[in-house]
Amino acid sequence: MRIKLSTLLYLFTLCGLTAQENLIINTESRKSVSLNGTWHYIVDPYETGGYDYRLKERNENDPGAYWNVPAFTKKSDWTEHGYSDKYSIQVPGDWNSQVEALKYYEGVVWYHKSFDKPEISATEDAYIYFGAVNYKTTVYLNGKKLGMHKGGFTPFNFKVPSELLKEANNNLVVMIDNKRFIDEIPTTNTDWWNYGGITRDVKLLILPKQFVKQYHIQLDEKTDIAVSTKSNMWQIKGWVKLNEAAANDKILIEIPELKINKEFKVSGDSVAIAFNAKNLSLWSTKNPKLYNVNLKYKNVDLIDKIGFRTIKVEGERLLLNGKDLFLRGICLHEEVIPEVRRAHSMKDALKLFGYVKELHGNMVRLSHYPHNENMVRAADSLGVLVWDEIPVYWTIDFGNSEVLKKAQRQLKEMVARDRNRASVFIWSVGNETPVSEKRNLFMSTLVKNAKELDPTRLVSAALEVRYNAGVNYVDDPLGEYTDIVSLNEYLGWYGSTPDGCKTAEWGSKYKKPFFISETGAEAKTGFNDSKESRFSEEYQEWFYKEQIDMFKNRFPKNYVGVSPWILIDFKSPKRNNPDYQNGFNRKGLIDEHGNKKKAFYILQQYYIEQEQKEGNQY
Ligand code: GCB
Repeated sequence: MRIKLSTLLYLFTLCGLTAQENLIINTESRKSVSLNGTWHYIVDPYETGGYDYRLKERNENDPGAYWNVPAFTKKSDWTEHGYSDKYSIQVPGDWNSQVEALKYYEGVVWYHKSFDKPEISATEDAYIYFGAVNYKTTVYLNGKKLGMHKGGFTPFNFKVPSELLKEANNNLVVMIDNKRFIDEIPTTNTDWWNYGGITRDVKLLILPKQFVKQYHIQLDEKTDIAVSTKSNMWQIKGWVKLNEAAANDKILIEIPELKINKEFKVSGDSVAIAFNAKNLSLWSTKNPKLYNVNLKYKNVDLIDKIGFRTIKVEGERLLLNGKDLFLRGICLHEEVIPEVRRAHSMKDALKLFGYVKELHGNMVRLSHYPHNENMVRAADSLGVLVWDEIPVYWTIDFGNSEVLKKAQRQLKEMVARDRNRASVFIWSVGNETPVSEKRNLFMSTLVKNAKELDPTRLVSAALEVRYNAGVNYVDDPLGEYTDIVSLNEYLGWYGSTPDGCKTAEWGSKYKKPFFISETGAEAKTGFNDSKESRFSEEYQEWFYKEQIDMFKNRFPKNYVGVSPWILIDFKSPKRNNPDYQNGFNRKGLIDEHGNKKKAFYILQQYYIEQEQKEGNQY
């Protein structure tokens, strides 16, 4: 019997979608004990911690296994590994920026932390939660494996069997492997630094036996803003999922500011939610109103701050709360200056958003992978729209169904974590993936998956332009599936010079909103010369002037905004021009010391003008 490739892919799709159901969201408002702080580490390039001298996998009790923390009782006892304060590292944080010897390291590092058992009652369970670890993580507690996770930018958790926890000195060991592989997401080739380590928060969640695991609470996406404004009646809907099925239970949803107090009957492990509210203030970029929402289950409060808004595409228009939206965007990597390391904290997020606000931006493209949760929470409270993306970047192994499953898993984890953030308006399933039949199937499957996971948001991917008979033309078959046509273009940097923008013509096969998801040119701060000089601030300034002139005067009328590449110069192993780059991609508007380049002010001026045109309509 012959099975069609598309049927097989569909079957794999279903498998992918049922994976990672166990993610616990909104950990911030749950009972927890932080495991951040000082950890020990062992660098293990030969993977001795996991394999013996015959390269056989070590068995669980092997004293030479690095998941077993040596405890000597006799003078003659010995091992060839151990965890010591001599080798300590801060969590959260990447290892590259903390340990000079690990700057370029890609491989296995073992992390260890000892902790005492917190108060856990007989009606509670403990879960170990990681905000993100790059890339493959295997977690051991007191010598027993708790689980394994792949993916460098999404959260995961494992249940801790109660019999494993001792009163004192529990040894938590995490094996991290950040080697790059052709069949992973991302693949071996990226234009960013492959930071390794436990890059985000780690905590022990202490939860009742039955608890709310995930939920989605939002304004009904079918809301007609004019009708609801007139009737002062807003429908809020969604669902709540429990960690296990319950019978004859109730869940209470409270939004005190809206005088909402509604009870829903639980049967099984999920509950549909729908109720009406009056006097709702919509979330928008000008008025990022968030409400305290309490999901009360078995007398435990789970509080979130949620904004209510609609985001839609109608023909070629992009609408926030029913009004035309222009995206004054900027791309960001998850890197913070002046230390140049992975960003992770709310302080880091506020620093990055400070620059975005100074630019008069109203949108960020969090490229090219999900950033830490503080970023989306800060965006929610600051009124900045977020493009959330999975690292399906460039040349993924598109024909491989296992790779599709990995992408689906990351998509699912990203959506689960961020689906209650009003700021997140678009799920991006990838960046600049080269057109082929296999790729089209892979990518369109991801678009469909994103829509199934969350029918309330838009889905896109950053596409490439094709130069066709003098016209910059978008006809990538993926454009058929995405809600908006998002395009990366570097006219004036790769290829010609910026004056090429004066005569460039643009066209798209798709009658959809047209968004420039990247454009940019490199400049080294302090290198000042005539505008023709590549890498000079003047060249980059010229580039921005020509691009903006093109957007204003010669762009199709369905142009809905731009997110230039990129806010800050970022580290990349691919950028080795010894005079200007030195391991940095210099397309930032700000350098790694915080200096603003001339082009920053050109984009800022464009955004100020746009903002003035918008007035207070949002
Ligand atoms: C792109 C990529 C981005 C690169 C950028 C560049 O199109 O999406 O990841 O860093 O170009 O600087 O070339």
